[in-house]
Amino acid sequence: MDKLIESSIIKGLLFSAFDKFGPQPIYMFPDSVDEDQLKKAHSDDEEENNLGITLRDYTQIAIKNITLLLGDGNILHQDHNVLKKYKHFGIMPFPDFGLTSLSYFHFIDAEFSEIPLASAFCILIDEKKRSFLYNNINRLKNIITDFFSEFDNRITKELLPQELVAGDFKKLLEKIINIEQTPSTPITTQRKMKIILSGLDNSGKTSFIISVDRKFSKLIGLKPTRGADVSSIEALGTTIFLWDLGGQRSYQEGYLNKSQIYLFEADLLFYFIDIRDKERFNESIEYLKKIRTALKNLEQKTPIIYIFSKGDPDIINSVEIQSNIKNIKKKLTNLSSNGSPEIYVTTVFEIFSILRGFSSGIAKLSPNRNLIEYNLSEFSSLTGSSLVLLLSSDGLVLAEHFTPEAMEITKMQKSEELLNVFEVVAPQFTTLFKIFYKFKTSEKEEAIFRVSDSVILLKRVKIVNYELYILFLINNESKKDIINQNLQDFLNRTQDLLLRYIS
Ligand SMILES: Nc1nc2c(ncn2[C@@H]2O[C@H](COP(=O)(O)OP(=O)(O)O)[C@@H](O)[C@H]2O)c(=O)[nH]1
Ligand SMILES: [Mg+2]
Repeated sequence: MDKLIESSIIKGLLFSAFDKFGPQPIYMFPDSVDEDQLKKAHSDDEEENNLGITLRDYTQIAIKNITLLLGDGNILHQDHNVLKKYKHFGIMPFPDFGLTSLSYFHFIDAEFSEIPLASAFCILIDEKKRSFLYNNINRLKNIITDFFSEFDNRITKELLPQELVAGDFKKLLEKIINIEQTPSTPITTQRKMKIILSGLDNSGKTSFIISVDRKFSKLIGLKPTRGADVSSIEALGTTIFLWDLGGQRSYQEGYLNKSQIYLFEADLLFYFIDIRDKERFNESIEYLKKIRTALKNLEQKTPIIYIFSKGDPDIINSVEIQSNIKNIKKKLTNLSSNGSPEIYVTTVFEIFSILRGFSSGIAKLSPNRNLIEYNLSEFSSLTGSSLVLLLSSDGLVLAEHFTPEAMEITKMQKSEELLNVFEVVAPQFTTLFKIFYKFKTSEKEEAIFRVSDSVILLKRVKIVNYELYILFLINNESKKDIINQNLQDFLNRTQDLLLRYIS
């Protein structure tokens, strides 16, 4: 086992649990090293390449993992069946050890304990190689959940000694190493993200990129580098490459024939449809089909987000445009096999509409998003907030949570078709964003705004070097106190996940 680890970028595997002594490392690979031995090795200057994890290190990592899972312990009061459904992944930093982990949190039926056993399993990796975790997240998730669906049964009676389970973990490690040897993307020091913008010519792709570019170059003072059709922005601590694929018919075939180059390793694809151009809806759907086939041939599960462009404020509510939207939505729904397609209506006249579509794309690239939103949902039910948005200083929505009450407050009609928070607050979204920007420039830590019957509370919070903003929609200003009381706990549980949001 130790030999395998030495040959791999994986620095260790750790299974920890909350047993009767609290958060404990249970199974550790490689074996922990003795602290004295480690000191000696360092002074001899030998074996420098052997990281050496002490029992104390493992314990610290276990505590951080289990604490993230349990928070203030409220989760344990939930129904056991609810707990057993709790299965979340998160990528977390351990800067003290130069490590990053992919952690899997879940509860295990344990006959020796009254409540299901809270557990965290983590794959520890050199933090400089962490792009491996992001780029192979789906493959890693699958083998880990498969592993535990069997392994959990082995430890329901008692936590077997490490010797008896080493073989199980060795097999798991071999599977992880197999991914390392056949990575879907070369392992680099920095994650590079590739976002494709596609759609017919004249569908608004270039205008969209220009709007996004402008926002980012202005906000973080970096000039975006512009290649022929590839531009890049710096966001959330990493570089995101935007590939604008011109959609003229003469090009279309070319892209598809050379799909290996253009679509290969795409993390995300925005597909643009000009909602004014009804005449070309069928043509657009045909092009989309070709792209989807090309992705399938590459065996890529690149998520697709649909941008309905040119929904300008003066025409968006017209009968014609509404019927166009309905019509094209239907075509897309018929096409998609799994669930409703994710759609955003945008217009260059409201930068917010573009940012919200773009945000949702970025969110798709975050392995931590689900867990952050789970924490957000707990926080919001505890505090009675009907809508909570977590915003980066660039105005990207990093996480969101809303309840049906948000619709009442924002006076939206309830509808089956609501897809996400942005549709809930669509008419109010511009207002929310304007409030956000006003607050951002105010330097205040906290502010309250009233919009018709609702109250918007904005908070500025700092996570390591990053400023983040949280926007709450509440029906009553008095909820501010309970929000402030619980904010720190929420941040403690969430900050590491935010630090490793996409890279
Ligand atoms: N009214 C309106 N026009 C737009 C919008 N977005 C793009 N356009 C116009 O549509 C045309 C095509 O846009 P462009 O971004 O070049 O499309 P591309 O070929 O897909 O890159 C240009 O004349 C743009 O000014 C929008 O939101 N509203
Ligand atoms: Mg263009």
